[in-house]
Amino acid sequence: MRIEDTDALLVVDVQNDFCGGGALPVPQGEAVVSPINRIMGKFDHIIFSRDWHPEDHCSFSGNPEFRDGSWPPHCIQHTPGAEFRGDLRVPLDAYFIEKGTDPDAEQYSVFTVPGLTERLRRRGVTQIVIAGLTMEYCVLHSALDALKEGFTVVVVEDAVRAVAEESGRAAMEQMRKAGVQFLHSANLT
Ligand code: VGL
Ligand code: ZN
Repeated sequence: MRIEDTDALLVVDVQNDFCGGGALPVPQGEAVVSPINRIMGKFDHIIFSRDWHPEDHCSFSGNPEFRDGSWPPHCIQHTPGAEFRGDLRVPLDAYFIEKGTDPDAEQYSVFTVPGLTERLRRRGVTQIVIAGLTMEYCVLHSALDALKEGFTVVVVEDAVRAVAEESGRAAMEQMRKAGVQFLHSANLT
C-alpha cells in the first residue's frame, strides 16, 4: 500500500509498563518499536497515545482500597512506567493523546478523548494506520471506533502485540470481520 497524505499513523500506548520490565508487560511488546520507527517517516500525520491513569483508576486490582479491576496498576501519570519506551522515535510535532485519565472509566479507545475525529477530518485524513499495544484492548477498541467514525483502518500486523495469544487472535478476527485491513510494515511504501 502506498501511503498518502490522507493517511494518519496512530501509535498506541508504546509505554514502558507494556514492555519487558514493566508493570503489565506484553509478550514481545518492545518488538513493535523498530517497525514503528521504520515507517514513521512516511506519514504526514502522526498521533501518539498514552495510557495515562490516576493512581486510583477503576481498572486496577490488588489494593483493597482501590476498586476491583482486572489489571495491576500500570501507566500511572508522571511515573517512568507511563513514559514512552526509550527507543521509540517521538517527533515533537506529532499530536499526543492521553487516555484513561477518568478514574471511573476504562477508556481503551483513543476516540474516547474528545476532538480527535474533527482534528483529523479538518486535515483531510480519511484512513488511520494503527500500530502499538495492546492488540485486544486499545488497538482493538480504537480500530473499531475509527471505523464507526467513518475512517478506513489498516493495522500494521508486525507492529502490534497482544496481552495473550488467544485473545489477540480473536481480536484480529473481530477487526477483520469489521473491515480492518492487516498489512506488514514492509508493504507500506
Ligand atoms: C491497555 C490494558 C490495560 C492497552 C490499557 O493500552 O491496550 N491494556 N490498559
Ligand atoms: Zn490501562
